[in-house]
Amino acid sequence: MPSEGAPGIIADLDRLAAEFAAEIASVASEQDIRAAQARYLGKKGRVSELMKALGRLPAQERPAVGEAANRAKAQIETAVAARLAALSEVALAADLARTVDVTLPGRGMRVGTLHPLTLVRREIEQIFLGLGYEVRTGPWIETEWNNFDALNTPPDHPARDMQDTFFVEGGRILRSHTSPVQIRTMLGGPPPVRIVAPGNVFRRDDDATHTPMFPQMECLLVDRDVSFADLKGTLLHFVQRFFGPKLGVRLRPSYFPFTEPSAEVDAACYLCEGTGQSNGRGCRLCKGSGWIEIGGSGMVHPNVFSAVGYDPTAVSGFAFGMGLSRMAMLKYGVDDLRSFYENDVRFLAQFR
Ligand code: 2NL
Repeated sequence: MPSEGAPGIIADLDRLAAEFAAEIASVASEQDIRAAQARYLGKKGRVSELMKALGRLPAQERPAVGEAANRAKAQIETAVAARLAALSEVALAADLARTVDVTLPGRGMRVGTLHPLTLVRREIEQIFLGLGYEVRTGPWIETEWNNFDALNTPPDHPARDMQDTFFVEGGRILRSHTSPVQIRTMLGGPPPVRIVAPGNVFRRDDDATHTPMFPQMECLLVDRDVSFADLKGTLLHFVQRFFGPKLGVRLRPSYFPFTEPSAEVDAACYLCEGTGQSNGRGCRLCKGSGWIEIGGSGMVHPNVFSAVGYDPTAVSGFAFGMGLSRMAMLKYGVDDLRSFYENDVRFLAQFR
């Protein structure tokens, strides 16, 4: 019950400040200090409650009560500021008292690695860039003309069967090799042409040794007087840079619709260095033959030149293609093709 009369009210006001100071002495958060402040100085706070009695006092007594109220408010504000300052002192002292063990090992960063197929693609690109070739890419969705017709592969050819090729809407297909990139390049400008075309290709195969999508790299060179010897010399350079400096190449007769003559490309086995013998036994990599098949090749068929508007009597060229997964398996000793597509970091982190 508040006191009546000016002296009582003034005594109450003077007591409030002391009570407030006692109340916040044990409060340890700014939020709680502000709440206490509101209980005293807020609209319905204890100071305001006391001031309601002011209207009932004679006019000459009011100034003294007002003065006491201002004093109480000022003391409360001062107490708030002092308590807040004390709190931040405590926080700062705690902060400064913290110690850091600078001898602890750092938290290592986990750095990613390039995919082995990316490493192999880049390495082969670098070899051909060194020979003056350009790297060209193209779309995965292609016309049948770019993928087959321009490559001397007629509509009744078995490779064009629905069984082997993915057909998509609008009469287009998923390219079955990167040759359409070379077709686009030749359509886009006159010879000479020196390009390698890396990229994913698609075939309706899916078993232990085939995935429906696989990366390939093809090479095309067109100029005047390009010979089969140029093809073999280029393949030899590639094999020696990629697998080892002393290794040879072997070309075996083959057939592709887009080359004539055509040849399978073998590299001497880098494990047994072409001897077929390793650790006193038949080499496990080349199965004792001394040779490893790495791709197909040939001299560009005249019909391919005619299709792109090149004069087959004025220019000649060679081309070859290889599967990049096979190159990566041989180079890194990977025995299961599917490891490349499972994205298991225990496998992937081994390549750096
Ligand atoms: C293989 C065989 C080969 C070609 C690809 C080609 C491209 C044009 C013209 C003529 Cl534009 N040929 N490419 C030639 C022979 C073989 O690839 O085994 N690939 C994995």
